[in-house]
Amino acid sequence: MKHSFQIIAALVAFSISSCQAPNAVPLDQTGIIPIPSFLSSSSGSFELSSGSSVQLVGSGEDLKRVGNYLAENLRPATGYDIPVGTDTGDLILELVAGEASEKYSVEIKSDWIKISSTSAAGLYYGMQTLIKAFPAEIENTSVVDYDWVVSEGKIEDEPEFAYRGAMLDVARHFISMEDVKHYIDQMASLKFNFLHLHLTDDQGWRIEIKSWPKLTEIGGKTEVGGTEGGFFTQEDYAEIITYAAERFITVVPEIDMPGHTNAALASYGELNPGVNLPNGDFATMNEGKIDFDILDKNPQPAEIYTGIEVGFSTFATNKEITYTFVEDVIRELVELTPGPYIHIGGDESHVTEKEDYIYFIERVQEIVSKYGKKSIGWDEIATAKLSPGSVAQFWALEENAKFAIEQGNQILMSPAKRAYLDMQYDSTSTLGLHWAAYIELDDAYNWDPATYSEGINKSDILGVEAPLWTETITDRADIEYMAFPRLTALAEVAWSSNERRNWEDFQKRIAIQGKRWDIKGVGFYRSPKVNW
Ligand code: TNX
Repeated sequence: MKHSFQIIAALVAFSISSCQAPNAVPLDQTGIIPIPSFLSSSSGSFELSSGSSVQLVGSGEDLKRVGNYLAENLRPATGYDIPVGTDTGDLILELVAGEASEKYSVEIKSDWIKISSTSAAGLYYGMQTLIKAFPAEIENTSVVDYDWVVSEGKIEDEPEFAYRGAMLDVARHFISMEDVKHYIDQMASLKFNFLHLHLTDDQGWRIEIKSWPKLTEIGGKTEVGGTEGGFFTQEDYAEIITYAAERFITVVPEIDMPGHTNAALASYGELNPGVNLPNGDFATMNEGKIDFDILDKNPQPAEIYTGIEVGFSTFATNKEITYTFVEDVIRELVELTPGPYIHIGGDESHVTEKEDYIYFIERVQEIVSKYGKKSIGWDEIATAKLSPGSVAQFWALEENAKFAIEQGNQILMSPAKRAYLDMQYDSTSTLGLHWAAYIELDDAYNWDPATYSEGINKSDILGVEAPLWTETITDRADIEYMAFPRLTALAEVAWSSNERRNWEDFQKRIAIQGKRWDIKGVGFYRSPKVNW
């Protein structure tokens, strides 16, 4: 009798424990990047099962899309169906009434998980957080036998900066659609919301402009090193915009000018400063007086350029044809670009006279405004009068950033010493440049945009952007090696408050992210600063 009682007791104990989800790691040890504003864990856990499903509360296509993404992220590794519907479900996405904000919360109970936000973007960020709260094995693309558990608890989160960007230079080396989309996927998982495409430079013009077809026929042909270049047709570009928008990322297209324009100058002679003199000589406008009669004769196009020097090219800022050209380009670009910004470049125009530069930048900002958009430009544009709403992207000179602030304009923070993903990690790096600094992972992480420069305060800052210049970068493997893990550090600089950020804690979280990258087949630099 005593014996059988023991057996029953054991069976009861077993059945109770088998109903309970296995233990899960506390939320603050799951490796969520960027770190949320608030996290708390309690003792129980939620376990995903073959009966799990997504329930959408609210309406709209965006909500459905986020629900589908959540299910798509959970299906491959678990092998569960995870249907998406509106009736019931243990994975609840709730669109709450109220003024739309990126803020979200995730509540995890033993029987259900609920993500709430007043916007679909907020739900999307909540979804990205939840994926990272599951074990790293969830990243597998085929079924693994695993306890798919998340600790009970609560997460509340909202971004520190409105603009969280990454830039790809598709001009120096052309980057394919597939690789741009792959980069967008990584950005989206880190809650970036702006993709800046550096579409033109001395070495290449990468966006089709129908009214000036030679830009891509000639200017798009080659890239650094003289290899075959390429360009996005307008359809390609629209596809990138849609792909990004589906992931709550806005594209900012850049036409860099009046310097960094050799590819355009090689495509169309008339954009070059100077004239061909009747005696066959070529004279620039800055070399002295030129007979007025011959001013409208076209200079020869520039030679194609495949090196990596900067600062040698300029549009003819004193010819009307230049502004006709710029307006055509901006008009076509605006027709394709739903986002609020057009980036007008403006950096390193070393061969443009200062007053010509100022005249040009002011006129181009007016053209951008005429088409209903705001201008962003590299910090040099602040030496000109900025239009209301124009943004100066700080990369080199604090003095320029201060000019912008004095004019009442905002700053996008991309200090080259911290935020440039093309800088080498250390002196042994084989890819990248080092004119600004060597940037190890901790250098990319340990800075605060709000105190980086004495004259730039938090309220002056629109956000943070991490540019990847591609003079030395040729393919996806190179991009991944330079961007990861540093892009995750910059994601946290942009999203999380300085008070919440902590290098020692980040070191642990990034190691978990490394495991995820290994599972997904995403390459990264195994920084010696991390115990991978
Ligand atoms: C400076 S940053 C440049 C780019 C180069 C980069 C290389 C900026 C506005 N101009 O043209 O690609 O350095 O690090």
